[in-house]
Amino acid sequence: SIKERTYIMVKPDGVQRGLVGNIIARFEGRGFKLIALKLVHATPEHLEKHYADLKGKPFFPGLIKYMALGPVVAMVWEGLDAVKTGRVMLGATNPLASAPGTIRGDFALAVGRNICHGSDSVENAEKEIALWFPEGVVQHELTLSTWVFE
Ligand code: YYY
Ligand code: MG
Repeated sequence: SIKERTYIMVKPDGVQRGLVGNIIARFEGRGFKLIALKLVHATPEHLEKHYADLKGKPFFPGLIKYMALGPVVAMVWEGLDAVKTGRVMLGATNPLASAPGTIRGDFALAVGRNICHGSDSVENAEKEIALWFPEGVVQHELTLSTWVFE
């Protein structure tokens, strides 16, 4: 869908390493529209909800600890096939397999420090957006000429 929404999150390592601007620029440049953004230091309880599907996995406790180490940048991007394209832009979960040119393939080495999150389905995107932005997102149109000419 052309109005599809995905939840993209720069993880604490991405914030610490100064990669927020680079990651935002990739989504802007690709043509997606930013409809929500905030810097938030999430609690372990909140992160356990975000990663509820992974509860029970051996890496789960370490994942929650890592994600709570510092603030993350929570964002919602909208546009054509945003979920699937967002995943392609992220690259494979394990940076060992992430192609160069992807966010993880350009900036990450370890699966437990893989810089960025992106929703894996439209259904999960809706859940994640509701969890991170209970206040809602901003509806707006991109209308370039209005901002270049009076
Ligand atoms: O959606 P994505 O982030 O690509 O992978 P998930 O399978 O949802 O796992 C979430 C998160 O957990 C992953 O980004 C890193 C971490 N993780 C890990 O530390 N070790 C694994 N073997 C698998 C995932
Ligand atoms: Mg996932």
